Amino acid sequence: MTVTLYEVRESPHSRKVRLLAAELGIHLHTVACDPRIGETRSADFLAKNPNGKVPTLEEDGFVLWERRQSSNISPPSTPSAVSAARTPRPGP
Ligand SMILES: N[C@@H](CCC(=O)N[C@@H](CS)C(=O)NCC(=O)O)C(=O)O
Repeated sequence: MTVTLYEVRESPHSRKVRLLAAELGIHLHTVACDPRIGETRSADFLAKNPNGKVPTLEEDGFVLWERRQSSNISPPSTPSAVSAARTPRPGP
């Protein structure tokens, strides 16, 4: 399982996803994607995330964006850390 994080290193939104992944033991392959130089507006990136924003997570072709949504990623013991976040969890 390779989870890729498209990010801006100094972005607090990106940092929160990195911290959560570290806490869960998910190894992230990080790809710098800097809006300040238009990298989030490239055709390739917009095909992944039409909002053109980072952080954006990708695993096996499944793409997840919005930091709050990313906060639902699952530990690596689950079949798919990222796509599991698509399924809402029951509340407390
Ligand atoms: N609501 C988004 C906000 C993400 C966001 O604003 N990211 C900024 C970098 S910190 C960005 O990608 N901006 C590019 C743009 O708006 O074109 C989230 O929580 O993930």
